[in-house]
Formats: sequence, structure tokens, C-alpha cells
Amino acid sequence: MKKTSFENSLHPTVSIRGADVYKGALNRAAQEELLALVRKIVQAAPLYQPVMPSGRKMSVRMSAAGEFGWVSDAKGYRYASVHPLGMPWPAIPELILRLWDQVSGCSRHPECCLINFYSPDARMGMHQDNDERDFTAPVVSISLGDDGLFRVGNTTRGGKTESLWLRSGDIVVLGGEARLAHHGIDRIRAGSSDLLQNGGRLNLTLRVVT
Ligand code: MD6
Ligand code: FE
Repeated sequence: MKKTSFENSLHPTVSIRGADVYKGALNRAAQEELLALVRKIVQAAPLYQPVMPSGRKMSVRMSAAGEFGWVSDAKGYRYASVHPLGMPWPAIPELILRLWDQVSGCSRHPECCLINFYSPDARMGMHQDNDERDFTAPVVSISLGDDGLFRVGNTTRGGKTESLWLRSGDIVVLGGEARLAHHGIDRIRAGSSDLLQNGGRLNLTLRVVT
């Protein structure tokens, strides 16, 4: 079988406000392999549209793999051990764990692989990933499909921010001082990738939860 690019060693190529970005970490074969794994996950645990505590619907659709999925509804944000429809979350595929091992510098394994799907008009407001217990473990994100404009700010709200287009196959590691940096996705560049047959962007975020 064709060697996936991450069986070679990976090195960050860009840093924005302390977030390490591995541009082009995954070659096309690796992206396709990951996409097939994501399809299997969402067949078992379908993408759903989360509602924020404010009552507004999020524009992304979500699912997850692992012991926990991050969910949002009228009651608030939390990690849950079952999908909102009641089924257990599928296990995190081995390939994704190997990727984590290559870039995380963390001896623990992720307990959540959150899956976000963006149609061309979806976005993700500025937020912190702070529902986890152990902030010494980084958050690792993998982008597939259309380009997304990623913005990174500060640990506190407001202040200076920097933006970078994330392309299919890019990996971001938020660790160290940047672990609690605010970040979001401002927009999607429709049609910029042909990885997903019907377009859109997938982002996988891997987190140690407990
Ligand atoms: C996204 N990413 O790329 C949203 N969180 O669609 C995130 O929210 C994120 O990229 C923590 C660490 C890296 C990320
Ligand atoms: Fe995040």
C-alpha cells in the first residue's frame, strides 16, 4: 500500500501566535484514507446540528469519535459519552492515534476526536477549548477539504489576532502558551479542494478530556 506522508517525520512549518502549523502534513493518499475513516464514523454516529445555550443553531455540523464527544445544546457545552441520538461514539481510528503520537509530544492519547463539517457558509466564532481538565495536553487539529480562514488571538478575549488559511492536509497544534488561545474559523473558500465530492470542509480536533 502507498505510504501515507505522516509515516515520515513531521515538522511544524509556520507558527501563528504560538500555534504550530504543519502545512501540507498529509499527502493526498493520507487525506483520502482519513476521509474514508471519517465517513465510517459519521455512518455510525451521524453529523447533527448543535444548538448553543443561547438557543442559536451552530452553523457547523458535528459528530465525534472516542470515549467522549463534545456536545452543545440548550443545557450548555459538555463532554458526553453518547451521541445526542443515543448511540455510543465510535472508537478513534488507529491511524489518527498514530498521527497524534507524531505531533502532540504528549504521552496520553486523545479521548475525543471531534468532527466539524463546514458547508461553504459555515463558520466558527472565536472560542477557547477549555472544557478539558488537563491543559498540559495540546489540542491537535486536522483539516480536510475546502480551505478555512483560521484566526488566532490571545488567552484573554480581544486584542491582536493573526489569520492563516488552513488547507486540506494541514495540521495545527495548540499547546503550551497557545493551548488556551482564542481561535475561530472566519470563512470557507468554496470549491478550493476536490477532496470532498460535494465540497465543504472537515476539521478533526483531538483532545485529552479527563
Ligand atoms: C477548525 N478548529 O479548524 C476549528 N481548536 O475548524 C478549532 O476549533 C481548533 O483548529 C483547537 C485547536 C485547534 C483548532
Ligand atoms: Fe477550538
